[in-house]
Amino acid sequence: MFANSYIAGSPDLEGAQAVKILIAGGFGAGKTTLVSAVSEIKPLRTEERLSELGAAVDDLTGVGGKTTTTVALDFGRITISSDVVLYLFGTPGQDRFWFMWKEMSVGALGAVVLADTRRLGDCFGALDFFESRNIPFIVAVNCFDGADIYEEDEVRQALDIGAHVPVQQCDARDRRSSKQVLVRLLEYLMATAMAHQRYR
Ligand SMILES: Nc1nc2c(ncn2[C@@H]2O[C@H](COP(=O)(O)OP(=O)(O)OP(=O)(O)O)[C@@H](O)[C@H]2O)c(=O)[nH]1
Ligand SMILES: [Mg+2]
Repeated sequence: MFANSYIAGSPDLEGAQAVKILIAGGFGAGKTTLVSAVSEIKPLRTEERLSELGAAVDDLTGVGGKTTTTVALDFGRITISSDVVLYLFGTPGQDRFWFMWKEMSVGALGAVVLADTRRLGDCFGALDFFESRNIPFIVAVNCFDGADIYEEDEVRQALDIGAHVPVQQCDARDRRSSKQVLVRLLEYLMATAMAHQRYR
């Protein structure tokens, strides 16, 4: 229904719809963690150690324990059903890698914007990016230990996003929880595609 393409040449996945999804959000929101948690293949990670030199340009407020950061992308794959396979592209989170987002988003059918409620403002850039390109997205609130829990509507209000945008709590370290986020995005993409067809 909304496939980028159909898979050929792989006995397990033959004929399935390949769907490209971006996992985005601010620095340290848990993008690499989510892709690694759900991927059924060994995820590609491009992590580098955060250095003292980078401290001048990287805002580490609220992510003090973080020692590495994504410098290119994360890549993973998850089979949702016999006919839908998601290809996950995790974006780099730091402002200095913004130039890569445009290239990465080519062909993406939807996105998950991961949010950390302690640094909610960090995902504004991602929200603007997808809104301006008409790429449908949902917001997944990654519930870090000790972070305050907010109602979905409170998050929507704080982020100034429409009532139709799904907001879901998750634990990016947990495979089931992260998979639920992806299923919610797929449901949203299907509903959006059907609504567009109806109004044609
Ligand atoms: N407590 C807790 N820790 C988490 C959770 N998700 C991620 N972490 C930890 O938070 C840190 C940041 O996670 P990453 O997955 O590297 O974040 P990222 O968004 O990929 O970061 P950048 O690529 O640097 O932007 C890691 O040390 C994770 O183990 C979570 O849900 N709860
Ligand atoms: Mg990362």
